[in-house]
Amino acid sequence: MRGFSLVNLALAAASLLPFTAATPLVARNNHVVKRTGPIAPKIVIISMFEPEAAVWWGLDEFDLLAQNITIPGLSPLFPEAHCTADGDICQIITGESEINAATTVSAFVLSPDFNLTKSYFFIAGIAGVNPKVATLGSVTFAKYAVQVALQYEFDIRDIPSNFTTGYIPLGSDSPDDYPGNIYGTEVFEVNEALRDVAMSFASAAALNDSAASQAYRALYAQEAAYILGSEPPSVVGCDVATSDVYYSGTHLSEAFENTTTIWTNGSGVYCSTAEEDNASLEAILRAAKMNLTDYSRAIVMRTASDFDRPPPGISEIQNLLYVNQGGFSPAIRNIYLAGIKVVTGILEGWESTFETGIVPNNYVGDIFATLGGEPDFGKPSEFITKRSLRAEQPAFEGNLRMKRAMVSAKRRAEEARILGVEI
Ligand SMILES: *C1O[C@H](CO)[C@@H](O)[C@H](O)[C@H]1NC(C)=O
Ligand SMILES: *[C@@H]1O[C@H](CO)[C@@H](O)[C@H](O)[C@H]1NC(C)=O
Ligand SMILES: *[C@@H]1O[C@H](CO)[C@@H](O)[C@H](O)[C@H]1NC(C)=O
Ligand SMILES: *[C@@H]1O[C@H](CO)[C@@H](O)[C@H](O)[C@H]1NC(C)=O
Ligand SMILES: *[C@@H]1O[C@H](CO)[C@@H](O)[C@H](O)[C@H]1NC(C)=O
Ligand SMILES: *[C@@H]1O[C@H](CO)[C@@H](O)[C@H](O)[C@H]1NC(C)=O
Ligand SMILES: *[C@@H]1O[C@H](CO)[C@@H](O)[C@H](O)[C@H]1NC(C)=O
Ligand SMILES: *[C@@H]1O[C@H](CO)[C@@H](O)[C@H](O)[C@H]1NC(C)=O
Repeated sequence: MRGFSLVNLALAAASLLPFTAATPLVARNNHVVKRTGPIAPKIVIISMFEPEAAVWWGLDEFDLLAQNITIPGLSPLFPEAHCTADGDICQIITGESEINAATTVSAFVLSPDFNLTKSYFFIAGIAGVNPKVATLGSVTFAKYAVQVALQYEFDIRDIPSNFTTGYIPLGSDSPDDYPGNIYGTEVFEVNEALRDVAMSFASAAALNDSAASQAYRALYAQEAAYILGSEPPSVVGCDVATSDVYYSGTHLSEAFENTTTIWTNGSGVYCSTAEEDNASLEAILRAAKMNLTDYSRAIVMRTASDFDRPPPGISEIQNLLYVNQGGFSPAIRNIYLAGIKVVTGILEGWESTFETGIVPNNYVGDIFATLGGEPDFGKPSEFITKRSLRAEQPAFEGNLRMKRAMVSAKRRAEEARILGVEI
């Protein structure tokens, strides 16, 4: 999740009282369901925190709280998976940030209580939004998830005068370099054909909006680059940045726009910012490697709750902490309004289309090609030879961490060479 400032917190408490106030964390675990085999959900909704989760409860369409299944390894705040009585739809709540998302989704995909080989994984949460691409309340569907803050970082007071940002890709020496040291989670690509089907389902929704959002977004019309940020909410195909650090402001947002461009070789469009997606995708991908999940069935939907940078005339800190952007409630509401179209679309088309699956036309997977194929993003050509000698350098003069990074870079260069990934 993102977009939960002091102002939002107060508004959330008011608008979502029945869910957020004090749902007891104990004494709700006394329901034992007898089953003959594992539950094989058609759709797994992945929520990150309670307001995102609660939009799926108490609906006319289905009862997601009909079964609660405790799974070892889930978050202490959200220890149970929730499922409909027939097991067609389930939900897990990861807890916020990369560590919670990775461990929760890992525990879930490895649970013997579930058979997830045909399940669609529907990541559905709120996010920050880039006013160059979308606006408050907009519903975005990603093709790429980029772990933008996986970099070296200097404090602003310590950066060299010719650097445009304090973030420098690992194993490189300049902000606009391609990383020399690849961890494997930098970029994930999901099934674009499925993404497009999900977008067409979601486009049938009448999206929610608020008067406060309308007033705030109008301010962005003063800046030509931010025109899309001033328009009414819509369904948009654009990509998500993952970072544990809840960054905000014009400079960092532009720096991570650049990171997205460089790491996806210009094909990713940075528009939403959240804290979990690459972590969730990594867990689904590792399980797919063992045939426990189908990675081509992952959908990443993020609804916009707040702008990542201010409009003209508003300070950076006002934008982050004090202004009422009015986007939180519509973003939460639009998870349901757009998401229910995706869920019912998949269920209604199960036999005709979704059981067999939608064959991807694009590369799907991570930067290591863990699931086979060849990444279609990858390194911009101008970086392809520039750093290739780095790992050959002899004795490195520097601190221990840098030495370890060098050793790691060498090892990864060798791994990448074996996998046929250029670095
Ligand atoms: C993170 O997600 C983006 C977009 O989904 C993707 O392009 C990238 O490969 C992911 N990173 C990893 C390590 O999976
Ligand atoms: C499942 O847990 C929720 C609270 O998270 C509770 O409201 C619901 O009644 C539980 N369902 C069952 C069948 O016990
Ligand atoms: C999981 O479901 C698939 C069919 O969807 C089936 O082929 C497979 O045997 C099941 N696995 C287990 C462990 O039940
Ligand atoms: C910054 O200047 C130094 C020399 O002082 C140079 O080595 C480096 O390449 C420059 N970096 C950038 C990003 O321009
Ligand atoms: C948005 O949702 C709120 C709360 O449910 C409702 O009062 C308002 O009328 C809705 N606005 C639109 C434009 O749908
Ligand atoms: C982003 O990249 C552009 C074009 O290379 C550059 O002009 C700008 O300074 C960069 N911004 C940041 C914050 O690094
Ligand atoms: C997964 O399925 C593929 C294709 O059927 C097969 O080649 C591979 O051995 C399986 N892997 C595991 C770990 O079962
Ligand atoms: C990066 O993009 C350029 C320009 O579109 C293309 O020529 C090149 O093949 C791409 N690199 C990779 C590794 O896909």
